[in-house]
Amino acid sequence: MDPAILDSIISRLLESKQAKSGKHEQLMEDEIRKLCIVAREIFLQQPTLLELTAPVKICGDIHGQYTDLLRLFESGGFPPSANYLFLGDYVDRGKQSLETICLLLAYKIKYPENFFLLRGNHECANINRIYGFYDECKRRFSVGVWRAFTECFNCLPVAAVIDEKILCMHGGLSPDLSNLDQIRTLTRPMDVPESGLLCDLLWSDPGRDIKGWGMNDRGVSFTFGADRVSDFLMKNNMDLICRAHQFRLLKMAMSSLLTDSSLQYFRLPTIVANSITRVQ
Ligand SMILES: [Mn+2]
Repeated sequence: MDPAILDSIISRLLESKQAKSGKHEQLMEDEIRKLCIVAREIFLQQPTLLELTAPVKICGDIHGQYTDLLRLFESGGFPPSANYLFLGDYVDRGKQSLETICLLLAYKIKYPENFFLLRGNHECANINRIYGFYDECKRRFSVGVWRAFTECFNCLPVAAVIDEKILCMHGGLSPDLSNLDQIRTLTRPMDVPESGLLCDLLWSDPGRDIKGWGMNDRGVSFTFGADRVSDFLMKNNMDLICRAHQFRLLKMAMSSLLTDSSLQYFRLPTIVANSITRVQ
């Protein structure tokens, strides 16, 4: 991708730092399609299970809250002054999914070794067809733009390991997951299936007061008990599971479940970089 065009896209997107909240920055449709195509190639060149080294700032759901994404960078440092790992759910719900995902893809293309994006359950056509992203693409550009994003999202990596000790994903563990090679060998491009390992990595939740696996109120995937977390970590010689996928602040509800072996990054009404809620 022409570096001058990429820089121009990033600077136009960042201009809304000075603009009023909610202002829509206009990119051209062919520029957006190009971001999707080039980012997709980078995702496919890099592994399905990313292997990263600290320091890296880990961020949870953005969900189209573009002004919060900019504030997050203002607080944590604009790339490449800090390394970032985002845990998915870039689109839907918020008003500016397009600016959010375009800036993230542009940074991925510009700093491919310092800026990482995992797949969330909303980076899936069946979901973002319903929860806002499709409508935003159609209203502001075309259904074709939404399809270009779908092809890009189908190639996102699904988990990351930091310093061989911290496993990061959007949703959580899976009854089908016993070792990391199973994630490494997932093939891409891939739509998110209704069950199985990829589905669970993007959809599962920690369950309160349960042991083993439980029903998930979302109607998809499972819940997992603290015993599943400690068992997985022990067998794989790891220290921590780090996940997102929580729409509301559930600190109290979670407090009895997760100990030092699990961190959750909440989506907050106002996101502050590094404002990681440690569940104790
Ligand atoms: Mn989610």
